[in-house]
Amino acid sequence: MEKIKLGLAAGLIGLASSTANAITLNIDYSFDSNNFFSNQVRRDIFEAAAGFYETRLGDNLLAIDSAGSNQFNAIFDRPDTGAEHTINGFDVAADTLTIFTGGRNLSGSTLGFGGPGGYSLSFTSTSFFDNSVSRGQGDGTRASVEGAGAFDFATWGGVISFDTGSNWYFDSDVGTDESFSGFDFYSVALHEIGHLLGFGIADSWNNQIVAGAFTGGESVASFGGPVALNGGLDHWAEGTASGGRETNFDPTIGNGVRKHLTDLDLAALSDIGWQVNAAPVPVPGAVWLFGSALLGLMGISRGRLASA
Ligand SMILES: [Ca+2]
Ligand SMILES: [Ca+2]
Ligand SMILES: [Zn+2]
Repeated sequence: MEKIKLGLAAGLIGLASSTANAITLNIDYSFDSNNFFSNQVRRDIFEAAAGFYETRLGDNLLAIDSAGSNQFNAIFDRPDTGAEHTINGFDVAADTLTIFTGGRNLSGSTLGFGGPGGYSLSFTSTSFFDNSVSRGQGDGTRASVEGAGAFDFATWGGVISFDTGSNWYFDSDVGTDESFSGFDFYSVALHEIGHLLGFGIADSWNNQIVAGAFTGGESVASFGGPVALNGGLDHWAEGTASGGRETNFDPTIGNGVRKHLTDLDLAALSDIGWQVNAAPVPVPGAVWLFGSALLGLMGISRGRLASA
């Protein structure tokens, strides 16, 4: 009986974490003139990758609300052409990032790239400026999210482009990992969204690099020491593993390989300022009503929490 009580307690903690705040990644396909996403399966996979981050990141982000003399302008390279584009009077809702995505023919062996967008502002309200640039992260000022002292990244969103000429594998069910040939679009989508969230790019990332290694506290704790980076200092070193698996945020992916985010990948997002929620307990709340049927499920919940 004692074991049952322990299981219940742990399970309740798990349920509480599954109701934590979550961010929304708003996917915008309006700059996809090459019709990379005309196939619904591709949209479904990309949105599943976004959904992973939506369940795991819990930051409270202030809205950007351009009005009157306070105007935020989003500046980015179009995903379909690479040409610089500006949207004046840009708005984004609280707890939400906008991702402009599309495809074009990328050079060489590049499968995709992604990153946060730029901006300009005209304003009369300093709180509009601070709130738009920091989105309420850090101490709510630009200095928390950009520059030499930045520690808590924020953005309005950004751009992700995928190569139209690569031999992709489009998985109609990303919930199952099977054998396949081709480059796994789901894994690459996870990787590029990570860059959009600042991995390898944010000042809060750059500020924690010492002698070619990333020294963020969560990452060091997960890895067992500073984590060596690639030459560009924007990925883990080639082949870096976590929990016995190659990380998603190293620089390459092989043909026929699926790479979920590892604990180290998520630790880096935490280190650059994201609030990483525990993995949701894979049991619907209604199951809790079914008395003795709970016992086996409790053990599963405890194991996941202990290893999280
Ligand atoms: Ca599958
Ligand atoms: Ca944050
Ligand atoms: Zn990358």
